[in-house]
Amino acid sequence: MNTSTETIREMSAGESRSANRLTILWVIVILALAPILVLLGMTLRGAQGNLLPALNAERFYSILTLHGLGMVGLWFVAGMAGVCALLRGYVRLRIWVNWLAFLGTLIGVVMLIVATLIGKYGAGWYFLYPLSITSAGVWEEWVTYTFLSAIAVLGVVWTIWCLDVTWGIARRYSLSSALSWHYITGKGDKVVPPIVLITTVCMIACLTGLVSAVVMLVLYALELAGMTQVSDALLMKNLVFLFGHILVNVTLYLGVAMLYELLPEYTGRPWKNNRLVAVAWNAVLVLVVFAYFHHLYMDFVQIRWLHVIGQITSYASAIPAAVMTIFGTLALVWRAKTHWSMASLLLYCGVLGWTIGGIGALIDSTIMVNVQFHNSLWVPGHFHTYFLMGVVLMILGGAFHLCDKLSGIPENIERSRLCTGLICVGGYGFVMMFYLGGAFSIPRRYAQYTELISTGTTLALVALIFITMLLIGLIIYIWETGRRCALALKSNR
Ligand code: HEM
Ligand SMILES: [Cu+2]
Repeated sequence: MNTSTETIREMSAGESRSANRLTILWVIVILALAPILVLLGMTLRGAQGNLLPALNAERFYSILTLHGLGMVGLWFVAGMAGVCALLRGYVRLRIWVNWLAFLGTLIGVVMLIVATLIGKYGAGWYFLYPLSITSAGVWEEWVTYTFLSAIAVLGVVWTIWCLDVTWGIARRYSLSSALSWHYITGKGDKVVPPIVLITTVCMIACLTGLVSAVVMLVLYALELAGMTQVSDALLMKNLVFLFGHILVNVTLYLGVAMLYELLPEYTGRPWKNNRLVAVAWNAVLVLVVFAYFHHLYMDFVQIRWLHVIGQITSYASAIPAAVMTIFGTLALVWRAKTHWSMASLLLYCGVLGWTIGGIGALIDSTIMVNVQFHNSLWVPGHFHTYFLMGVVLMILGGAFHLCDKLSGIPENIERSRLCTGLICVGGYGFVMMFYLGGAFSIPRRYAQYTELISTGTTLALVALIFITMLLIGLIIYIWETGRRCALALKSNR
């Protein structure tokens, strides 16, 4: 049995070279797109700070759409690429699927850029039905088609990618052992690394979300083809949020999967799977899907108990993954001779941002609070914390780790500390202005603030100072990781 599993994960030298090359290409794409998307975010804040009077509201919303979808998509694929690179130590994945995902993602991104920056598509990241098809003349019909096709291309290649990862895991582990049920029952002794468990949870959840996106796209297609006259607006909204909620959560967990695999290399202590870890991540799989009901609070026509389930599972879903990960991280680092490098610093700080952002999310998922905070700047406040300061830092840490190993360039730790410091101070200052905006009842997604809510303008201006710090930190990171990538790519041929 064991020998057959060994052969499954063995790769030929050529295959392993190709896999490494692709991982480096993913990192290069991420390093190229991240600062552009940050600059777009900075433009939004600049407009809200009244610094860009020439930027009209239509442009603002098309930039908002590209920034939001671009960022969510970028870090999802970055998480997938990172996890695939690490998972190859245990299971065999098909390289061509990864290439398909790479090329499909690039095509989808180009289509998104065309639809938003050229076609002025500006319905926001969740393109609330029926905004896409009732543009009131802001964008033309071809733009709607380009946008929905972009989402379809991304949806299809990502579904194939998730299926391949699931299939790769299934060839070595049965579903029950990949989900580590034998750790819970105590029957069986097959060793399952946490990254396999967490990735399995992610893939099952993600495929659920992707199916929801497909159903929504089919409904759009039927309507655009004239086969239906109108779709149920609430159904469309619920479908897009099921997709969005799951995609965002899965992205966070992909970052955490990388953390479980990589942090032990720096602390010298293993992060093993056990009964508690297994219970926690199985609970996450169930709870994360039901926590989605917190996106239904405002739709009072829906059944009341859905709201109650949303409230309870939102709280409950936070506990297992967060507690296991926070205690796990602390146990790994506490009194250990941790080797603090750019990678371990970023991974560690990522856990912090993930936790703080998670608390911000929990506060917002409380129905009584949500009534006040709904669609205020609190919302971008919490999701930028767990995204930017959480999963993005974990992925940047992971990317540095991979390129550092492949290139072998010695690290200047002072520069790494400066870089991490700038990113953290800049990043927390930036999100703080969103939280303060929420506390002052400033609505989100306003291109400019009226006199009544002019505090929003001041907060946007202060945010710009912090974003600049973050950007400088990011540029140092890109320089450090980029030259490692370039060397790794050269020596890999
Ligand atoms: C320094 C980096 C960033 C800056 C300066 C920035 C800035 C902004 C601003 C100003 C908004 C509009 C807020 C509003 O008034 O509603 C926004 C929205 C958004 N951002 Fe960011 N952001 C950054 C990083 C990120 C990251 C890392 C992600 C996700 C991975 C992200 C995802 C989003 C999403 C999903 C939206 C909502 C779009 C919508 O409402 O349709 N951003 N961002
Ligand atoms: Cu959610």
